[in-house]
Amino acid sequence: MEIDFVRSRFIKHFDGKTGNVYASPGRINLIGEHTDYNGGFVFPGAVDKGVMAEMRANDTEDTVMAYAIDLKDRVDFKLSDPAGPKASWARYIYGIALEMKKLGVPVKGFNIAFAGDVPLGAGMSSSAAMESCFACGLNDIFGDNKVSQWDMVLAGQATEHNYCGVNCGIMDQFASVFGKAGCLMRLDCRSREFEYFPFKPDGYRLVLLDSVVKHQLAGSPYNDRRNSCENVVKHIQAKHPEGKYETLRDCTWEQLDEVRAEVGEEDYKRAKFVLGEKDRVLAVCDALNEGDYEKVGEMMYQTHEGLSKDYEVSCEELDYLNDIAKENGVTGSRIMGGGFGGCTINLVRNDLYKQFVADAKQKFNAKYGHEPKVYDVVIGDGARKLC
Ligand code: GAF
Repeated sequence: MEIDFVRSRFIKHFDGKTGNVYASPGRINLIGEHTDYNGGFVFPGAVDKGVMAEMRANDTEDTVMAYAIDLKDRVDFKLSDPAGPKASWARYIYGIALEMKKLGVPVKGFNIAFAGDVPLGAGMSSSAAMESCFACGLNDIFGDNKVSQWDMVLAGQATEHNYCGVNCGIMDQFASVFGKAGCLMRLDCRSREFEYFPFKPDGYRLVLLDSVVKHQLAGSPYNDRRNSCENVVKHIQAKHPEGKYETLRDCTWEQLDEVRAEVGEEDYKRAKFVLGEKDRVLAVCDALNEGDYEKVGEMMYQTHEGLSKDYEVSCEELDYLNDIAKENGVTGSRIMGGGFGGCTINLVRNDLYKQFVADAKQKFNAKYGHEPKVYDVVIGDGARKLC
């Protein structure tokens, strides 16, 4: 996306003045799904697609004038209005501004125009891209850049919780803020320690196939999954008052089996997926260190199976894409992100790539009347000021 494109709209829709331009990416996740809010590990990376915003203080006390370039939609609102704007995209601006204020940033009125090239609803976290882009801008314009990267991550997450109805974990905002070109990151969501993993698999590449089934986490059963996990932890804690069980990260397979009858089969299966996923991320780290991509791929298929059968966040189209990957000898393939639509992420040998993509397009089209979209993964940088 070009700065000039965003700038021309900013000039046209406001008072002709220019502001500062910020950019922030969406993310992929190699493995570690639905583990973030369970205190587990994730393995994301930022992508080269995201959101770009031009922003400028407008000398009002608290009036925000916002323009969503892609939607051609303008919304003005006051930060002091307790209800905030109705448009879902504007709620990200409203929410992050209030969360940054809570962190001590004296946010006043501002103008903002933004656009994105990260596909919406594809599970690549366009929402975290918006939150971290706007947070980065507000921190710069009003806050002297005093808010730390981690606090911006948490402000983005709080925006989802408090203004958008999604009780998400911290993976997406973390990846969008801390992303680094060429590197995946292994994050321990409990301690928040993380390390960069240069990712240049020799002879393989990552490609996303977008089912174009729109994924929307707000009001979706995403929050139900989180509730199931928390319910299992509550039961384990009650059985073991001597210990401290805060998330499924603290629980063992034996303890899960102990509460199986009490929590019911649905919650049991969901927790079972999370415990397995926690182990799979660690196995993938070891495999990457040894250059064993076949092992990485095996774990990805296991994750897909668990997300589909136990966690129940897949859909027919994503399962079909996963089947096509298997038929083509693709090394690893799975649903990526929250689920309920969006993309599969595929680890594929270079020599199989062309045939796989062609076959997926042809078969998917024959069954659903349209081709999946194809995004080659390029791992990019996190939130930053461009000018
Ligand atoms: C969504 C959420 F926003 C993340 O926090 C994470 O839970 C993910 O789904 C599933 O791994 O992207």
